[in-house]
Amino acid sequence: MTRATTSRRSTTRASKSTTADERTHVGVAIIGSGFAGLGAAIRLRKDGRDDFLVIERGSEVGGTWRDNTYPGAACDVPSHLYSYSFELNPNWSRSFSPQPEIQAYLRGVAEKYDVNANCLFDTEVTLAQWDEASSQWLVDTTNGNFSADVLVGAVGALAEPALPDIKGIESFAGEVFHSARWNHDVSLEGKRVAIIGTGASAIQIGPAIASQVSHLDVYQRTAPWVMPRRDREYTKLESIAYKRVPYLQRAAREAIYWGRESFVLGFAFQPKILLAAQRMAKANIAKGIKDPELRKKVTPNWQIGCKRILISNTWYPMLAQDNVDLVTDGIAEVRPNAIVTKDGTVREVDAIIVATGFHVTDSPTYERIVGVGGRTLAEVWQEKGQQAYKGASVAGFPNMLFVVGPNTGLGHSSMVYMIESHINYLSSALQEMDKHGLATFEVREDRQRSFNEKLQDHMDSTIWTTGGCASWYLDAHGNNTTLWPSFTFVFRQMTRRFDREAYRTTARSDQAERGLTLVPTKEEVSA
Ligand code: N01
Repeated sequence: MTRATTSRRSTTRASKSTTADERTHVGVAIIGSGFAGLGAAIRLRKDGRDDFLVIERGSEVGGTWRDNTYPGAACDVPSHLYSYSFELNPNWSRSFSPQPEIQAYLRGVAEKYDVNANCLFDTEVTLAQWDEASSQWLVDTTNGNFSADVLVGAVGALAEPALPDIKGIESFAGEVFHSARWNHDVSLEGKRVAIIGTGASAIQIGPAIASQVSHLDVYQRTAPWVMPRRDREYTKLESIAYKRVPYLQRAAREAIYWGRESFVLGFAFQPKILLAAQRMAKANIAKGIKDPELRKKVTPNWQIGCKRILISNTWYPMLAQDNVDLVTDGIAEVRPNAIVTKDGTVREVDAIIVATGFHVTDSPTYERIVGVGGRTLAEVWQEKGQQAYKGASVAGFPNMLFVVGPNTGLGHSSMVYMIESHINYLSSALQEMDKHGLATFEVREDRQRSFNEKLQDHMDSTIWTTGGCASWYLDAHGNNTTLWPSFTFVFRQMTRRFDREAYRTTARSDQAERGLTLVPTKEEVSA
């Protein structure tokens, strides 16, 4: 990495003035500055590196927490666990942090670790192409072109809004926007509003707007399981105690971590354990809704845990409000002023909120990453679905690591824990490159295959596969390529160090002389 050093200030300045054919070289190009990209950048800084560039399409750091500004947006993982391990925040106001606090936290962390200077904001990666001749990634952006020794994909699974393919939706004359692209210029006060979807976003939006709109129609395709939300404000005393005795907050974090980790037993090993949670969720329905017909409509016909378990104390009471209707007949079409359901009912609306989730397994970003032989990630993954070795590396894409790629998602705990595990792996990989003078590393196909075969074998017996639902965890082939099907501490252990023996590598000197010479692994030497 030493040969690739470019001063961060000159990097940013140069990129603005380069022509299409000129490239500014950086050691590491990181795409995205959410929890993953920002965390990666901080680690590189802590490791003493300055030759990295974070390319971010938004105007500041934050990723999904910058983009999801809808009313009621908040985390459903407890605050003490939902932060970087090296930067606990004693100032969280509640046990489940609201979105503005998380975004302010990320902004503050970026400033504290001086990461913004390495970020190119308002810049979209249009193409990232592996160049075999130079063993570098050629990264084209809307704000200059770069070359990089290593590419880090930190774009996250919940970045690209998925819009529903509903007949006539483009003809709607009122306001229509996705939950992750909230239009704050539009007032919903006194309007007739429709929400399409009943996922994690919708169940936060509904209760936040129901009292200001004249009427709310909630279009439910599949009823979700909703558990009580054990949320409360932190007292001043607690914040002071956490500030003065950080160990206390760390102990609280540990307790939450292990409590959450116990859910894995039900999700991934003994689904029957989840029946107790299902009983609690049923009691939550009974508590919030009196009308037997409405209770029936909101009771899922699949096992709890199969889709993400939602938490709310306000969702069911909101559905029971007089100015709210839960519509379950299925949408036939949208007209300029109304939504028509399959039973022919026409419901007039002024605004439609589309809370229909994200392109999780088919992100458009995959079409822009081009590996060996000119194949895009989208093409490589089309056949068998997305897969990577340890969620980090993909055969045919040398010198590229994901910070949380395929099968690293969680249904029970903090993604920040998984992100930090992958950041360890990235940091270790870069150190190995330096230590052994490596020009390239590429995961061996057989290692990637056996890793994924084992993972998918186990997936067959998890609640996500056996629970009787269709969810965004599953791809077009019906495989769960999004979740990590075990304990997170197993993942942490697995990604503790870069396992060079699972990779084909080339040495820098050899490569400089005549291209791709393999550096033998320990196993090959002893054989
Ligand atoms: O999206 P979703 P989300 N016609 O995909 C429905 C995280 N998150 O934005 O279940 C009609 O979960 C779809 O119906 P069905 C969290 O990881 C976290 O709500 O597919 N309906 C579903 O009801 C979460 O899991 C927080 O039948 C259509 C909904 O739209 C992830 O983000 C907060 C439809 C989509 O639900 C995504 O949540 C918010 C159509 N054509 C989000 N297409 C935290 O608190 C889809 N639907 C941390």
